[in-house]
Amino acid sequence: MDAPFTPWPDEFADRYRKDGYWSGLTFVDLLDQRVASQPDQVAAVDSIRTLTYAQLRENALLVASGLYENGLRRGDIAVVQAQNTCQYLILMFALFRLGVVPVCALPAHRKVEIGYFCRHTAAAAYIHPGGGEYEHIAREVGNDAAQIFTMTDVMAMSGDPTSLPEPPTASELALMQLSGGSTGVPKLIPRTHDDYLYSVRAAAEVCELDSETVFLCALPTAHNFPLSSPGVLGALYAGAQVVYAEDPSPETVFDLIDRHRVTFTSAVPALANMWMDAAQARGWMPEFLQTLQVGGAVFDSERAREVPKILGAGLQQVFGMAEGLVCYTRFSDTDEVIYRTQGRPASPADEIRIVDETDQPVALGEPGHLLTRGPYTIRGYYRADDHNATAFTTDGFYRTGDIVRQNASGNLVVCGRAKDQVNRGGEKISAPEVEQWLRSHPDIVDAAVIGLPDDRLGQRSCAVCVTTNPDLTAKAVRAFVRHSGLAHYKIPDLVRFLPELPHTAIGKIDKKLLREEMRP
Ligand code: OOB
Repeated sequence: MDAPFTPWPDEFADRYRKDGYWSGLTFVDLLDQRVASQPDQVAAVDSIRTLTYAQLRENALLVASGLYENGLRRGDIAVVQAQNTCQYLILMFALFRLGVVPVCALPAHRKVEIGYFCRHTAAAAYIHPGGGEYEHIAREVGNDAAQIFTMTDVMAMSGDPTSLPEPPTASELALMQLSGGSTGVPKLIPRTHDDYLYSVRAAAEVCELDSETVFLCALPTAHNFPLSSPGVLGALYAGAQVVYAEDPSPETVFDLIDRHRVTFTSAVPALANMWMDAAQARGWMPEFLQTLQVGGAVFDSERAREVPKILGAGLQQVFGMAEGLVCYTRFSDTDEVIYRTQGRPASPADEIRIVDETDQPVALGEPGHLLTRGPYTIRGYYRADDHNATAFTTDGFYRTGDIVRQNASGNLVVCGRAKDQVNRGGEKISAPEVEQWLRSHPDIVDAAVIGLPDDRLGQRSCAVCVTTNPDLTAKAVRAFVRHSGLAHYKIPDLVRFLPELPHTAIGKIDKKLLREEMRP
């Protein structure tokens, strides 16, 4: 069996501890500390409840003991699909306390992804929000997870917190993030308490959060950006308050920003654009918003410049990845840096290399492949030895698949992607994963998925198919992908047919040529 998680080599782990990056504390300790110092301050609110730090801890302990009585044990894995609510936070801290490792599935995932996560991790539980579509997924993946609970089931659980066993240590796994991926199946990203808590602390410091911060979580909370960069966990680290938006529409978000005096929030470019358009159309200007973070995909620099004018808030660009490294522009940076770069690493211990096709460093300022290693960047995906052999260099650098250049100020500019992935408004689509499904259609002999430029999303996906059936329609292909049970954002926006796909000299599908030919 492949190793579940690749540890950092001892010399690195020792250094990260000695230099104080890894504190030896867990998320359980973090919450205990906050409860000791500010029990009655509000930790989180959603549309139905308000939780103080003490209530968050108390509820998490009850749920932890309930899950324990249901047989969940330290080291078990639970696939968790949750929405933006206080319940999710309670559940996460319950799982942290038990040492049960949540797989942070997104609300958009469907039976293909959920079934795969459950089987690949031999999950002890699948916990879902409940309601029609999720009940359906639960029935479909029924045999893949040992137990299935709705969020309501879990919240009703309780037991005796005094009989809970020891919590996990900081070198154990805290959670698993998911990779957007560029292979046939999504990859799981194992994050330890030591490394994840450090990324949260570094983020909270770079972003200057404090107990006065009110953080609005409008993106799906399980994603690494709104969860940890600095996100929900960074807000709790700073003793601040989290406001959950159940949906990211301007109606919901503007009302929450006004009502809760939100000071800090994060968005992908497509969402930031939507908010800016709506704010202008309504003549709305938030009173207390200090910072809008934008990341996850390229943000147009002209749009970037308009953020302060339209929203009255400063912009921070964020370029990060669930595998680890997160770069931020800093508040004290020049306009040139804030609007035209994607910032620099959060930690002085983040190492980056920008290299050519043969892994040799390029000259400063030239574009190249970004490789990275550091105290919160993984050394291997979960149970993926074969893939790990190529996704990391022999000396442990992660191959991000991004093409970047570093300017003289040390900031990175994302110039493109070498990985076979479509970035659809921040949602990452692995082209080979969708191609594999398309090829399983009886009438499709070959398929290539590419990204095409799109004003709203940055990129939209286009499936180019070779078929034996002249009557096959784009609509039927899209319906086929939808019915196969993939997350809906992976359904191709466009479907085109060609008699054959172009190939490069060494026989790979020539996606560069396809992108040019398919450009609208
Ligand atoms: C974030 O994480 P993931 O894992 O969904 O996606 C990572 C990839 C990066 O490798 C890059 O290709 C792209 O998303 N990306 C950006 C970007 N931020 C991420 N491309 C251009 N400009 C940016 N600012 O997306 C993520 C994780 C933590 C914080 C922020 C984003």
